[in-house]
Amino acid sequence: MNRQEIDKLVKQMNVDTATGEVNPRIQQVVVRLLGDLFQAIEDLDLSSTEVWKGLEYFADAGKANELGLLAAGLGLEHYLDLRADEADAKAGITGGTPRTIEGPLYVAGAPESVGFARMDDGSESDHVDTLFIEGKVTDTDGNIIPNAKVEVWHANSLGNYSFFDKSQSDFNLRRTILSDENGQYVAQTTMPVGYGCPPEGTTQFVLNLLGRHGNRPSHVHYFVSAPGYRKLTTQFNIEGDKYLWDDFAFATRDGLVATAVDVADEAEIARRGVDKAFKHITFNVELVKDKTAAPTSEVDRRRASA
Ligand code: MBD
Ligand code: FE
Repeated sequence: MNRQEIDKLVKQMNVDTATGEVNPRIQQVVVRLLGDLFQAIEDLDLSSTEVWKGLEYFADAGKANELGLLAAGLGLEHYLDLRADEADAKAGITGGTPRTIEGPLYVAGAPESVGFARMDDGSESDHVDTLFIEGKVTDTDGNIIPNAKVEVWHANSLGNYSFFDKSQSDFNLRRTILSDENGQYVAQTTMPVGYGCPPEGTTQFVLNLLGRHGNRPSHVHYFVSAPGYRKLTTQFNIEGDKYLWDDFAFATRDGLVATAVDVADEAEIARRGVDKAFKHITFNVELVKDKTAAPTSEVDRRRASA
């Protein structure tokens, strides 16, 4: 069939058959995606077996709760970032810390504190480097933003995230820190290790068929929000990781590479109240002022909460 015949058929089956109230947006999307799917079946001469295997794949990925991981791994989530950047540019919104993907592992409801949070539960302290992360939240003119909500989450030394990894304590390595009166936030935590897709999982299954790995560099996620500013979803990825520019989820971006500096100075160690040398990362965040004409910076997606 050619596209005209396909579109006619799709319309006959899914538009002309309507007898109840139609959601025009959903109708538009369904008609377009079905037409594109039928066209792909035509162009690639997909067999019935191939089509059913595809549907079964999505059923399995959904059952394994890996569709968010798949969206990251196939670059769909990064593509949405590039689209959001384009939309912002078109609306005259520039500057500020770059956005990058949220990923599938956020959990709402983390403990909140002002200025400082210890993020780790201490269970890895004896064999993992301590990491201090600190930075200032400002607007794009450098004016400090006190009381900004800085939500931070990252993996443990095995690349695993609490909640999804039930061996970790509740909200381990997840905190909400409100910037203090100087716009400052400080997190004491442990060095994260890059995530790898479950080797037997549905996402790695398709990555294998594409000859791709499923690894991310070591990184720390952020949501930063404050009244009157656009919500920022971002992360820093840590210099020196072999996957820094070979991230299976394409999240590393210029401006989002952080350097973990070794600190061994005894006075600094004492000042921080720790008992060994540590690593230090500075990650300042610049928020962009909200405008009524701006595209939304909020993404509504299903998120875990505990
Ligand atoms: C992660 O930690 C992550 O950030 C993404 C995007 C995908 C899988 C695991
Ligand atoms: Fe992550």
